[in-house]
Amino acid sequence: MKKLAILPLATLLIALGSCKEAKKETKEGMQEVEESMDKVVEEVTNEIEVEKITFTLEPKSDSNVNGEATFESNGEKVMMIAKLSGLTPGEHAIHLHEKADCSSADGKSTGGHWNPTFKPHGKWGAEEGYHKGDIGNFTADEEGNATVEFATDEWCIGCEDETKNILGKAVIVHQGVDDYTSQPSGAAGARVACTGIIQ
Ligand SMILES: [Cu+2]
Ligand SMILES: [Zn+2]
Repeated sequence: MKKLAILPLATLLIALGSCKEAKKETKEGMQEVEESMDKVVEEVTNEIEVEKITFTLEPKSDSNVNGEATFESNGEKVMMIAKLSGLTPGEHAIHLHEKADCSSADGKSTGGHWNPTFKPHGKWGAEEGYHKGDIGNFTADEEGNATVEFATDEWCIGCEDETKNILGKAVIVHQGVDDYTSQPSGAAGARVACTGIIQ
């Protein structure tokens, strides 16, 4: 009677053993799948080059305007976000100017509007033409704060195309409003904040 009982137990043990083996194989297989998935994710991330650069704007022309400008590229578009404070409430112009040189007290060391395609000054997207730096106007609230958001596929960060590359240019905030028609710069008045776009 005892022998009979041992036999099924042995069979059971063998069966359990092979079951464990199978589980182990599945685990190894899963690990392989996970590893190769990690690789795919890594490759995709490498392909989409996300570039983000941030600059601090300094006050110019005896203003109290401060702020931060961030440019972020997803490979197709460049998105600009400028957070500003110390403005007078109401409308102001913001442009990219041609030189990343904020050394002068009035900001004029940045030169005129960035215009690599030799077009007239105008409203962004206008049929008659516009500068690649003609971002336009924005409104500061009662406290003098503003957030300016702008996105375009006509800019790039450090690409070969000099009609698109914003590196080496400057962000200028004006005291006045861009009328979109006066040449060559929209009669936007004093330059109240500046930063170079230098990596
Ligand atoms: Cu300007
Ligand atoms: Zn312009």
